[in-house]
Amino acid sequence: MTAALKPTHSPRLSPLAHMGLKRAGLTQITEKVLAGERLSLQDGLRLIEEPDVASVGALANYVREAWHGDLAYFNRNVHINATNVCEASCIFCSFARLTEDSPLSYTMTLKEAVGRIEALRDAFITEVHIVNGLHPGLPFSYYTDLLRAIKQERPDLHIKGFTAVEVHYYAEKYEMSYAQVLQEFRDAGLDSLPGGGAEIFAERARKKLCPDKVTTDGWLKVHRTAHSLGFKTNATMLFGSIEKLQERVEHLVTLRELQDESLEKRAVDPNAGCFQTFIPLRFHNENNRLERITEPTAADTLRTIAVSRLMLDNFSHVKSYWVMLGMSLAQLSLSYGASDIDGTVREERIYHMAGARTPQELTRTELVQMIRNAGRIPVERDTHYLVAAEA
Ligand code: V47
Repeated sequence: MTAALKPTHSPRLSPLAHMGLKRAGLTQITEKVLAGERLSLQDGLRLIEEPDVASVGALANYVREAWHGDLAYFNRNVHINATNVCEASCIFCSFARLTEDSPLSYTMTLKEAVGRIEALRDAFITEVHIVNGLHPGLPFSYYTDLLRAIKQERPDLHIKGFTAVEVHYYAEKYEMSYAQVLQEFRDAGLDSLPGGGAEIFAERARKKLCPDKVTTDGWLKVHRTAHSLGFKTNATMLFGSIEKLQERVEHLVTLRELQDESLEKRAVDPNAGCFQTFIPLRFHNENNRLERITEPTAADTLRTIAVSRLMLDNFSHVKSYWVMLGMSLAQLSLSYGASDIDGTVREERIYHMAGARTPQELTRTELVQMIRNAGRIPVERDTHYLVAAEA
């Protein structure tokens, strides 16, 4: 089974949901959604400001079920954050350390990083997710050697690695184009790119959140380049810090436009890439410079997931990353637009250093149970959303 490129199911919006949407004054938007019409920026704004989160969620659930019926996806993966030494000064980040001497800073040797994969020699996993700090002192070969060593140890593993932030940093530091960095990574074993580093595209908020890392245009250009080279990539949005609701919706529209562009190229050249999934990342406020900001409520989180599903009509999946949502909210989100909860993860650092109370990893049995208890049918996928094993 392959991931659908368009919604293929015919779900039903219940009479109760119709009533709620009518009462909320969302009849016109509902009609557009039922007719498969694209929602405008204004529609997105109307939805994200709507207090009746259950009705917005019901509409997003309709779209989610049109794409995927009752299926909910997960995978078995492992995370490697090879270093947290990072030159950037993002004020929301609890993971990065400026220098090698800073408390809690670390940089894995190649042996240590690959050791994490070797330790899983007998485990069924399909993906390794690599994200690193912007380390000023490592040679480019550190990353290509890491990719080669992982592929040598486990040729079967899909390597999803290096955010657009990292690709941009290496391009500047090692005087290469984005395409050259990506090509070298591909030659060394990279298979796809994660969605990190998008944060919020609005200039006003981005300047405060992450003044010295890749700009919005740079982030989009890395992904555009990756798609043109045939890589599938993901996209994220960090929500609930200092951005305005309008800026969240604008972020979604910008991603939708790039996806339109990439899908058009893919219609001509089937080897071109595109976005696979969108991951709204809920802000965590511990151990960073935004401790004064209250974390998003459950209602705000579910509404943002729902609006993402409704606005991103050309993305097949919205992923609710259980590590940052917590398990209960991740389960609920499967009825608010999300169709994927990510994976076993195995040692997550970025969110746990920011105060996440979720476990470091979940077993496959726990993920399956979690999805079943949410009333959905679990599907174990690989990175490209092909079925990896019967659940
Ligand atoms: O880019 C960092 C975010 C991202 C905080 O592509 C924070 O499949 C909230 O991108 N509060 C990294 N968010 C994680 C990421 C990701 C995760 C899971 C799956 C995929 C995928 C990608 O985490 C960063 C940043 O946007 N982040 N600190 C924080 N305090």
